[in-house]
Amino acid sequence: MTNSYLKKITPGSMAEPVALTAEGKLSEDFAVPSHAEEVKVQMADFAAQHGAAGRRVVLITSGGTKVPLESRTVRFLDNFSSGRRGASSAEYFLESGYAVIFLHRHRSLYPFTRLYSGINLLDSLQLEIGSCGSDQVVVNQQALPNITKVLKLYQAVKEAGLLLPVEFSTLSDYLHLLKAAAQALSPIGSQAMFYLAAAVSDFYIPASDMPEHKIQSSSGPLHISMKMVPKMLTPLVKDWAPQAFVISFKLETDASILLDRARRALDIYRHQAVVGNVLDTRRGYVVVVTPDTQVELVLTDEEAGRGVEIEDRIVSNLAAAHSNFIIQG
Ligand code: 9Z3
Repeated sequence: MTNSYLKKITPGSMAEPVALTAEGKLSEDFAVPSHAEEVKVQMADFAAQHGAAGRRVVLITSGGTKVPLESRTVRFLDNFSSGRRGASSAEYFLESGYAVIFLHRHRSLYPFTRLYSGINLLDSLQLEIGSCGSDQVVVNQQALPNITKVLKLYQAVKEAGLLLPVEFSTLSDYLHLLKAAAQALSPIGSQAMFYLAAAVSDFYIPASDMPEHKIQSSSGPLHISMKMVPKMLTPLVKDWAPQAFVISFKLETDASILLDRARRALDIYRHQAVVGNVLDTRRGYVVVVTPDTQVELVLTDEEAGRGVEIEDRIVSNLAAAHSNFIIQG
């Protein structure tokens, strides 16, 4: 029994008569999100405004991409990421004086509110009767110090317009918005940093090969063959934002190959740094690899117990490296 979907994407049908560049593939195989142009203008204004004020701007990508298997999507392939790395890093970059464009997966963790994602916020609130008999909502004494601290930070960032959130869901959204962001940040040159922490799929099904409707289980077992996602780091570093400070993340599950893979990525893409991490230990250990250095950042159990976050160390390390990069021109 053959699934009609399988027929469409057998390896034979994947041969490409003309080798397309990453950019060519992007425009051929990935649908442009409807809000791409509008978002690009917002990002360009944001970068110009903060760049003119002498502020550095970091584009953080965060969360996992979603790759649909059907045009009218019922099923999709998801890359794992809670978004915590990106969301907490955004807070530390803001603390270090950066303006932040936060390109994140819809509903993944968000700066500041992430601190309340594991609790029921309603448990922190109490309903009381006010002096004129009207309902009043007050925060529990226990929760008050933390909420006050976070709210103050959040409101200061909001009032100063230092955080621009942009959402993606699918891999197509992500790729197009990354390109738009790179072009929007290009005019501020080396003041721009790209901190690519999102977990991005390596595989996809081109729109032209995708079945429109839900794949039917009555057609039998499903065999999926997917294409390799074009590596956007190449045009980003070479063409879209050639003066920017670019950091990619490398995720492995086998610690023994991490360093080699991180070095290989640097060799291929010629960007400034790779942050390597292993899935199980990512909250307490990363290695920051640059062409001439490699620095291990480690949190002890005691530090983790006190609430120290490894993103604090990653951001300090990279902000310092960014300063050197700017000075060296
Ligand atoms: C990472 O390695 C991030 O550190 C994590 C953070 C996704 C592990 P969480 O969001 O986890 O805090 O739960 N991101 C990059 C993952 C990735 O897809 N890297 C590609 C690769 O490893 C290169 S772009 O090949």
